Parts: sequence; C-alpha cells; structure tokens
Amino acid sequence: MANEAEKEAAARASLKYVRDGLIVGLGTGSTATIAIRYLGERVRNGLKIRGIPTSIASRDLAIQLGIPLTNFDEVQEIDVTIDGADEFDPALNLIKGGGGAMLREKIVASATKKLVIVTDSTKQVPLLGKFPVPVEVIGFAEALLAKKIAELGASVAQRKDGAGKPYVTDEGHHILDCRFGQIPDPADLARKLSDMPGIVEHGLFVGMASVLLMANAGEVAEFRRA
Ligand code: A5P
Repeated sequence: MANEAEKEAAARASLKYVRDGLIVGLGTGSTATIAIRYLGERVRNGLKIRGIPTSIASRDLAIQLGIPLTNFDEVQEIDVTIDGADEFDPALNLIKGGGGAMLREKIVASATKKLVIVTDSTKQVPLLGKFPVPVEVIGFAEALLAKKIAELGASVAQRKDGAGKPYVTDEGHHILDCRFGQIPDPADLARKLSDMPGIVEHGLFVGMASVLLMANAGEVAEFRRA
C-alpha cells in the first residue's frame, strides 16, 4: 500500500474520536492535513466542533475549510487532538517536528485529554532515533546549544528552508536537527534537552500519545499507551 493511501486511511480512522461539542486540536504535517480536510467535510455536513490549530499552515487550512476556531483565551482544555508523527516506539513515545511545528504541537498536546496520532507504516520503530530530533532554539544561544547537544552524542545540523536560508518556525526561532542514533531512554534525553537554557522545545513527545492509528497494508492498527 502506498504511503499516501496509508496516511489517508489512518487520518480517516481518527474521525471516530470526534463528535459534536468537542474542542479539537488540529495537527500539522501531511497526515494531519488529510485529517483536517476530513473534519472540514464533516463540519460542512453539520458537525459542531471548535478547532485549535498547531501551526499557521493548519490554521489557514481550517479557515479555508470553514472549521470554527478557538484559542487558549477561551478554552484551557482540548478534548481530542489529531496529529502526525515522524517516528513512534512500542511505548508510543514520539519524535515530532519534521514539519517544524513541534513547539505549538507540544503545547496543544499538553492541554489535550486524548492525543490521537495518525501515521503510515514507515513511522514504527523498535527504538526512536532513525529520524533526527528537531530542537527549536533561541538565536542568541544557537551556536552554544549546537556544541552542548553534540556533547550528548548527536550530530547537529541547522535546518534550512527551500532557499538554503535558516528555517524559521512559526514562533520565529531556528531548528537544529540532532541525529542521536538509537535513543534507548527517550525520557532521559528529553529531560536533558529541556534542562538546557535556550532550548525552546524539542521533538521528543514522551508519554503524551493516548492512541496511535497506524495504517498498514489496507488495515488500520490501533495502539493504546499502557
Ligand atoms: C510537524 O511538525 C510534525 O510533527 C508532523 O506531525 C510530523 O512531521 C509528521 O508529518 P507527516 O504526517 O507529514 O509525516
């Protein structure tokens, strides 16, 4: 089954978690985008939800589709968030941020009762780390942090945009993509990164996902965090 068809199937399966009256976190990335499009279709057919987007791109898409939006001034708890992931392990720890949105994604996830992750079958790994961990940094500290993260054993590269310039996030920061290789203890690494002043956020999501829907060869497998 092609990747695109798997993303489509996983995104479609996530709709069973959405019903009238819910506040819904809207993820970022290609799989979450498909889910937002399905939500838009449901809203056109009468579904009553309010969305909180995790990026400017997802906000713009939701507006275009007519999905009513809200924000943290109005609500402090999100019922369900549908988002993608770059990798997940058997404990449903995640690497996110391939699309550069992990800061808002993690804020939304932290305010969410049920975080539903949708992926194709390429995202499943026994141990995280094939995918680099994106780390969003304050410009002032960038060179210092690149050295400090390298001392933890990573090879570190500044993310570039399509024009070869430093990639700038929705919140105006740069991203360091940090290749650690296999990460045996994601919670430990997450703590070490969070403890470094100047790191705004990183893409390790430990113990946050409630449910993960992974499409594989025509089936959608559902994993729940123990
Ligand atoms: C966006 O910043 C990411 O966290 C995405 O959720 C992640 O990169 C997965 O994206 P795809 O669904 O496009 O693979």
